[in-house]
Amino acid sequence: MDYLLIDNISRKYYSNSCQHKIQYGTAGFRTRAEHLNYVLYRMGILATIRSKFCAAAIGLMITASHNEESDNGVKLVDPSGEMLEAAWENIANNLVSASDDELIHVLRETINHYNIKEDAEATVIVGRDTRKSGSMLLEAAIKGIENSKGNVRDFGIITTPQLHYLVVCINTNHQYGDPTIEGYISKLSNAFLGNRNAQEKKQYQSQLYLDAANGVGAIAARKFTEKLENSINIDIFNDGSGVLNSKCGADYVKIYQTLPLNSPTEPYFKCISIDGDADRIIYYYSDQFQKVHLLDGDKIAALIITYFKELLPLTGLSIQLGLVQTAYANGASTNYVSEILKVPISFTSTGVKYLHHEAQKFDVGVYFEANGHGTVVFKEEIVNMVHAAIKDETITEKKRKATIKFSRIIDMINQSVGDALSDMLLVETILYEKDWNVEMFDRIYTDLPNKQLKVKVKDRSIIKTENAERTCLSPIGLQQKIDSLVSLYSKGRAFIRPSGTEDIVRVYAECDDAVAVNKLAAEVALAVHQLADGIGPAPVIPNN
Ligand code: 16G
Ligand code: MG
Repeated sequence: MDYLLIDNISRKYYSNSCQHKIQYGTAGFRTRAEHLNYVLYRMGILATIRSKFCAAAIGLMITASHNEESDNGVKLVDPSGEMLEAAWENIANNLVSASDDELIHVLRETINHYNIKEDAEATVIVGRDTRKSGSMLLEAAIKGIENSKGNVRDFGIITTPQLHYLVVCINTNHQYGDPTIEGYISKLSNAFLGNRNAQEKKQYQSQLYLDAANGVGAIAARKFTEKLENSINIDIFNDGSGVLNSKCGADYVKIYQTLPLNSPTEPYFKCISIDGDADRIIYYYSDQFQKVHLLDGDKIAALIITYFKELLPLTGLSIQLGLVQTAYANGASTNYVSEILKVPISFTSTGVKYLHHEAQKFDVGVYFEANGHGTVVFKEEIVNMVHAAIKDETITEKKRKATIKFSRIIDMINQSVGDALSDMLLVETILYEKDWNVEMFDRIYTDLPNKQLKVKVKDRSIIKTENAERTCLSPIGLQQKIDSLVSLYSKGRAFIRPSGTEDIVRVYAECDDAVAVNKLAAEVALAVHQLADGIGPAPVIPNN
């Protein structure tokens, strides 16, 4: 390691002169792009060190997902395609908060602490979304990687889930798939096409309208469009010709429960919104009264669970199925999966890393955040069992067919992380097989009306929660207040949590009345404002 070079270049081009304090949050470092140059340089170095430590390739993705175009961010991807290990998030924080004078000291300390061989091989796989600031930040990351003697594999402009896929492929010696974007498109498309039969469908809609948030997902979706044109017809809008994430994309549609810009308004058209780095997906349609119906992450998860409950018994294999949700999951979805389908549900805090790990405890673990981020993870033993069953000549033809179908489902899913386009292929497979249109999909259960609000407080770190963020421990008295408010509403539920990505407290409320829910949310927001040092005007409680 050439510390002198690292130090010189740091001071000369990537000085930490910025007064911004930033933290490696739920999705890495994220802030205005102009504050990130030194962060990228340092993350390039950290990725290299982590690669030396793990003796495997590490991913580095430059994206700020659904944030506005002027923001950007960086997150590291661990060798198995998962989010960076928690202990290393702290190192990332120490490294980024170090002054120019402290940088080398922090680096040396990390290297000594982890006993890292400085001359070990290192590979960092890099990708970025379509943000204009991406190329400047990429340059900074590459400088960091090269100066710490790592090899760079730059895949250019790709989606976040594609980067995760590439990391897994490279670290499994291509067992997971071919480590190219073409390999990714082919693996998913072939699995999808394999499960299409020529049966005539009455209700299934092969036409879909995809809002790509004017982001990188449009590029990936176009590649699928070409491969799948005989099965599904994907009409892409917000395809990059407009402003990234501006009044479009999965986050916008979910939060505002409204149509994105340029959306078709014809009733019952099957529409999809993905986010700026294509790791979230929401289905939606509008009815003849122009009312927008959202089929969010909860409903997608419920569809997948419904399908697996039917398919898995047909394979004859003994496979335990489970779902992971967060506090945001609509109560109706929780009820449907646990009470009607009798499938166990675990709850975790918000953030993919928590859901992902919890899902790995099941043989087949489905996880989804209501905001549309989710996937399915399969235990390695299950994948091996499925492959062995296909080769087993003693099983019945019916079982073999179901098992082959299931193995294609496994191949269609990007297990490393939520992947909007892979999820889309899975949903389309299920709808096709069930011969359902989007309205039939919507009918699996009816969402409880719900509302989200934001409250600004002096210091959101005083808010402490437990029980997967469903219980507020501090400030004292706030949970009791929430409980007493909620008790006045039929099927009422509410919780609050400090945001991991914005300087605000989030409020979620649901109950069985679409008007009353606004009141409940405002009452809870007011309680937060009063008991947690709110700043700015107090939330106003609507009259009815
Ligand atoms: C990040 C998380 C997402 C979570 C969101 C919550 C990842 C990859 N992304 O975008 O899962 O829902 O943060 O944001 O983990 P909040 O803390 O501001 O509510
Ligand atoms: Mg995203």
